[in-house]
Amino acid sequence: MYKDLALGEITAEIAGVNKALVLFHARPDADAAGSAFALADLIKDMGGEAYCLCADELPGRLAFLAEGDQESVNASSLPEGFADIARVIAVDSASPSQLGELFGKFKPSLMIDHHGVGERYADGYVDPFSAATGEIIFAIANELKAKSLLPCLKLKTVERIYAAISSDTGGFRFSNTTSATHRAAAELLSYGIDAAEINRRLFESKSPSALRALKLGLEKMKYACDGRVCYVAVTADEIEREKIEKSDCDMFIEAARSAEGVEVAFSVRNAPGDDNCRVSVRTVGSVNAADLCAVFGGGGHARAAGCGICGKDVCLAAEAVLKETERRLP
Ligand SMILES: [Mn+2]
Repeated sequence: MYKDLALGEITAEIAGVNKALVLFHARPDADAAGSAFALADLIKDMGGEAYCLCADELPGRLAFLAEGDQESVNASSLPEGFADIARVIAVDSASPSQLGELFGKFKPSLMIDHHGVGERYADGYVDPFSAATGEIIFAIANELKAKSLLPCLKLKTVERIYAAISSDTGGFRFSNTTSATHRAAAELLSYGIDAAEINRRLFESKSPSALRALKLGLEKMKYACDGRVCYVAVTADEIEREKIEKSDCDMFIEAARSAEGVEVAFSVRNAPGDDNCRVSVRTVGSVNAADLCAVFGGGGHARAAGCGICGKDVCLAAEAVLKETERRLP
């Protein structure tokens, strides 16, 4: 059994870290990368040394989160021997599988996360009531400051934390946004960050590949259950033909969930050379996305979750998810 640490305890652990490897989940989003680089900042600002690693490189639109610190988040960019002496901390990753190949190479001894479900792999601080891992990192930062272990928060760190929270709440629009989220955001803004610019980068600036993905998603949208369900199934061939980058495939679910009146939106895709279908689910109303995905061995949050389904046929996988969805719709 792994230990649940209280905020004070995880803060003490972080304060005691001298060298750290901060891992974050593959196919990274701004919460994963922003939280990891912000945590690395805290450790460095207390005199330590830290590097952030991910199984995938940061997509171009998230590169600003690593700016000034690391060119690459690939394990091969680590200084020789560093991993042998570093404390390994994973952020925003609910299960070992989310860390991809990194989990086999580096065993985390601490985890910091906000996912309610998953496969626990270390002692740590897991708070499903936090909208983002960034919210937890901010709480740790404030604890460190209160204990005079951290002199101040750098603007860069504040920006990373703000980006993490804004990203996971869809710009403070999703149902995970609480009054605590807004209080954290207000406090972050008081440091003088350019929140509008961060939000523009996160939400309003799409690469040509992302726009092609959105176009393909809109073209392939299908309705079911009298318009209460909308889904998109995209094959590896289509992704390859349209030259869509892996990190832009979340545009498919964005297309499906934008449809009016839809209670359950999902996307199914597979990647070139992948034998599995990846499924993303977003819900409003009574269907719990995490429960739905759990049927297929996945997980996530009540309103946003994902899973993998064996086999290359995206239509078959979509049918399976649709059937399970129909069963759950009241
Ligand atoms: Mn997150």
